[in-house]
Amino acid sequence: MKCYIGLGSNLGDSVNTLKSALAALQHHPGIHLTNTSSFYQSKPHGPADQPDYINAVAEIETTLNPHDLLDALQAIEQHHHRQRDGERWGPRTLDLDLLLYGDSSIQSSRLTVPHPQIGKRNFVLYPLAEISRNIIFPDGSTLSAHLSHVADDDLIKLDSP
Ligand code: ROI
Repeated sequence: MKCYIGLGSNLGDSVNTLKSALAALQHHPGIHLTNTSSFYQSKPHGPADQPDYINAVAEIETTLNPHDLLDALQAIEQHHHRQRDGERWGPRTLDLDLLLYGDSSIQSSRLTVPHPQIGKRNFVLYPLAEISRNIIFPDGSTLSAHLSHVADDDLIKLDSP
């Protein structure tokens, strides 16, 4: 199944964390990483008193069912969460969101796909468009339509490494 994963980090060396998370996706036996967006620096949505984020989107092909994929994403998050931050273990440094799982709409206690905020988040929509501009969501709405309603003025596309 073709899926899209949102990556985000705003603690520690976020660029390296995202690179490491992409490597972990690539090395998972049930996951084939087929495309990666640029990395973007983005202003925090929600509480503003936190560092800017680094965000990206990955396209994968997977044999895992949605919940096994979620388990895999959460295992990769766990692997990256605990990072030495001065004297204490810092809070989480990596978010992996299952944005889209093929054309499926999924609602369970653990998982809502498409990601409920996908249409509002420029830090998801713009990287997604870089990989696959013509996406149509399960509800029939288009990525292009969402993009036209969401500004990109607080997104900085970073140079590829
Ligand atoms: N804001 C940005 N820019 N990027 C994120 O990945 C992100 N993730 C979050 C909240 C706190 C909603 N804000 C974010 O979980």
